[in-house]
Amino acid sequence: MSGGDPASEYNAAAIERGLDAPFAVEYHDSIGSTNDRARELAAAGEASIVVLADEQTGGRGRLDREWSSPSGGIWCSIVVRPERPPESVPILTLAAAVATTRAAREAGIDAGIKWPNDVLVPDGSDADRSSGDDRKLAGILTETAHSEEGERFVIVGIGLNADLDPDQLPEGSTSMRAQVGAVDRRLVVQRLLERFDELRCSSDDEVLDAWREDALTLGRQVRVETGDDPIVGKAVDVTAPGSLVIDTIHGRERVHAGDCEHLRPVEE
Ligand code: BT5
Repeated sequence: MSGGDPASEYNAAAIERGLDAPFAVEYHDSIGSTNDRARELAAAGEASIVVLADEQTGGRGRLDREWSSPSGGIWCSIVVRPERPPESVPILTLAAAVATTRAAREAGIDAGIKWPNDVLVPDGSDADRSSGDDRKLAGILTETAHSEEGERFVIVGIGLNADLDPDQLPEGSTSMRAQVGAVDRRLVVQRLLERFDELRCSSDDEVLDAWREDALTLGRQVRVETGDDPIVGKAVDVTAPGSLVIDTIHGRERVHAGDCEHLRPVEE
């Protein structure tokens, strides 16, 4: 752990100073994965703490996919004691996607959410934002953890490509810097944590409404890989605790987890 770079004021003390949310911050210049460090803190019974790193050397996506995390991004994991029943914990993932989208929008970026938890920037060439060439700005990895006493915690890991160039990132990615120029990561982290704090204290219905407002997926033709046969159809809604409702040729289906692809609209 270190105090960070005083010139950029991106460190625990600077972030906590202007933060209007009840989180302590633990900053690392470099770490394997902030989610793994968050799990250690949860095991020790610590909550309302945010692990933040300038660089991750072992950043993880869902299903153990690699998450590229060079120096300059916002890589953070929030440890929360969920005040919700276990079945409604996935709502916190939606809340994190909304918080990230809103922090990006406050920085002037036209971001939106692809179900369940990718924050994308649409390519913008179509008025209805439906070209399908969206670029990924951020991803969310939510995990559960238990303290040694058996108390349940949720770790909300957020990776946001902030002060980076896309050539430092996998193909199909974008960054805040590519969209709007230099980024003050301290301000972005503060806004992100504040938005998340508001939403985690909101009802499930309020989170779902906020998610629907920010969604790029609703109204689109999608293909969702669930491990069985892919489900193809028009995404029409999201319902608690985060399921996607799809109208298919076989009728209406609800998908709880999977990888979603936005399909190009059929030319008329
Ligand atoms: C995610 O997984 O989108 C969740 C990413 C969560 C990362 C955060 S960073 C802080 C915390 N600590 C961690 O170790 N993880 C969390 P998924 O939907 O599975 O997407 C993974 C895929 O996104 C990869 O297979 C790549 O194709 C792509 N990818 C990898 N790095 C990327 C990046 N920096 N930006 C955009 N796309 C990326």
